[in-house]
Amino acid sequence: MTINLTPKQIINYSCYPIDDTDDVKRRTTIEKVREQLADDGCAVIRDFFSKEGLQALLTEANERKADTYYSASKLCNVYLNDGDPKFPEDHPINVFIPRTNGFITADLFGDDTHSRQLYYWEPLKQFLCECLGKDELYIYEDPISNMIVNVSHSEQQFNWHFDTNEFTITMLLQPADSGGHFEYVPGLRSTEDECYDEVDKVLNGDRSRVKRLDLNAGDLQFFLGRFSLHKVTENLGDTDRLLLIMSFSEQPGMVGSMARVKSLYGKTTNAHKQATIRADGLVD
Ligand SMILES: O=C(O)CCC(=O)C(=O)O
Ligand SMILES: [Fe+2]
Repeated sequence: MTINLTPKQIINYSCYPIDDTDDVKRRTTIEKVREQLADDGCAVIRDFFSKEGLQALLTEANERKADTYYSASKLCNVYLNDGDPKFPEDHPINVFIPRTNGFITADLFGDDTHSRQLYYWEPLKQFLCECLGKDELYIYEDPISNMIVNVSHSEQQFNWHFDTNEFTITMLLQPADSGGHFEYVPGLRSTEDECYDEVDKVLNGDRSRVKRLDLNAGDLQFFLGRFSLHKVTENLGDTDRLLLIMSFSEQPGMVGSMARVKSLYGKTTNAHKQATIRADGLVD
């Protein structure tokens, strides 16, 4: 597809002039995101895209939808790993729930796509970096998963889980007609404590700490998915829920672990053979 919108035209520039560091709207947006993140581990910028920009991103996702990868193994624990026989059978690490969503992987988006042009746009990275209160952000170097689309069609869902990345940036391209809600438990674990008891409660149906976020097409969401347990409920309608996910890291040269990338996205590259080991000691 030939590029015909610039990154500035893809976004809702009149509300979010993110390349103008002196603009008061930019500063106010950053402050709001920081407040929400500190309070809740989650923040939303509503209507982040222009009408044409959203349409262009949605078209690119739809054009690749036939190549969505669905994992062969549909049962996952919240750590998205194989469990651990050292723990009892009913321990959260050994509780497996169906995950039926799929992903359009990063390698399917060429450099000439609007999605990738936006992902590589330096002012976007700088803006997100300031929203997250980080010193510096780097493009996530994982060629399979750095910029992907999460696809859930009718009856599909994404089970409760934690992410590998500390934070995730998502952009809803198309919501489900019904269902397909993002639910989360803010700050359920920390780098010091897995809080298995709290995970166990949620898995057993305790909703006292569960929050639900209603997102519309074009909303940009930040969430601290390494610490907040989260899920996407079953898509109860006929429209596919399509969500663009852009990943950044705080260190250069990061890629996902071989096992996780293989199981979620069905393929790995040479880059995964030399993956950097994570600094924290969490299960995953
Ligand atoms: O689809 C969403 O809203 C969340 C996706 C997600 O949690 C993930 O890809 O790890
Ligand atoms: Fe996640």
